[in-house]
Amino acid sequence: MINVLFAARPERWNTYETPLRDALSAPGIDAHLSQEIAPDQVDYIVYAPNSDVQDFAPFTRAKAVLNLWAGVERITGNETLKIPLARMVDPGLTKGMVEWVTGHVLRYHLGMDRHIVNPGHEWAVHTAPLAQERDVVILGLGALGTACAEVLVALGFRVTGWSRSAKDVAGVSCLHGDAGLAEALARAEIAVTLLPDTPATTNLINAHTLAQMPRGAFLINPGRGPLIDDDALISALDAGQIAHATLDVFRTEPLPQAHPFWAHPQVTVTPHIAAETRASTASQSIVENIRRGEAGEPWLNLVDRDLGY
Ligand code: NDP
Ligand code: OXD
Repeated sequence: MINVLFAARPERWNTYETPLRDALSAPGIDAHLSQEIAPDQVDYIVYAPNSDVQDFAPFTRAKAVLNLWAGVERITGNETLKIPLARMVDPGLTKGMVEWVTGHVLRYHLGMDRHIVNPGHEWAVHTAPLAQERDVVILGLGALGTACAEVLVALGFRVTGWSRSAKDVAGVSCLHGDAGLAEALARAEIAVTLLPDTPATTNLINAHTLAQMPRGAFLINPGRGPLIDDDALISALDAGQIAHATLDVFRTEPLPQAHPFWAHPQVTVTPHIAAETRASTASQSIVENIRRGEAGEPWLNLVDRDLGY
């Protein structure tokens, strides 16, 4: 019998208990799942970084922490965590992100706002270019960025992706490293940031990089708030360098009422809803890692603690 601790806010238990139990009932796994297990008896920790568990030292026999979130910035620096940490890659979350990103790219590409808000009832004919005439740049070509890029390619967009290491994604112009960033930004009529929050990505979108984008570019950030220097973005919006930004994530969440993003006419704020982890598919991902742990197979989606993602 293996003991699986569910360490997340109590309300998440209602969402996850049944799908996790269903997934754990797979042949070959004999597991006890609970919100309360003596730490020295726990084999796996299904974990949300905002749970009460912040000290991993008492979990003396635990084999892995299986994160319920894709982002791991709140746990990578935890000195008490010595065992492997896997992040969430969930087909349901990925689909949600693809839909959210595609929707916001299409909003900008088609100029939908012209007609959605039209108090003067102007008969303003505007023909949008076709997708094949539009450059979209995805900063971050991981699980989510790649899935978004593939769908945008299928819609016909000219898609460039940028990552730390070299990639090969069909139909996507793949750039990487510091050398590739300027080239990617220069193409970014619409930029989507799907990078993790790490020391290397903090303030990646700053006065210098915003100035490297084409004038009147659009920015969509479902990654993490610290990717953007907020003051630099507001200056770029005010100057017309950036035409509009859609921001789902922020340095402080919920976004404080006094933050200038709320009132800025060229900013759309969404409340960290770009993509939710979906309990049924996420449970399958978690249990696959438990199966692997028991079989001595390599973990999926292992976090590199030095890189921070
Ligand atoms: P992955 O770890 O799969 O991908 C991260 C990508 O970023 C990789 O392509 C990686 O490059 C690239 N990258 C990391 N550091 C650098 C760097 N210094 N320079 C250039 N590229 C870099 O993550 P996911 O795609 O699964 O998720 C991305 C982020 O999305 C998460 O970290 C999370 O913050 C956010 N998120 C937001 C949600 C929301 O609802 N708003 C929901 C879920 C996730 P390489 O491939 O070479 O390693
Ligand atoms: C996540 C998120 O990291 O929701 O999973 O942002």
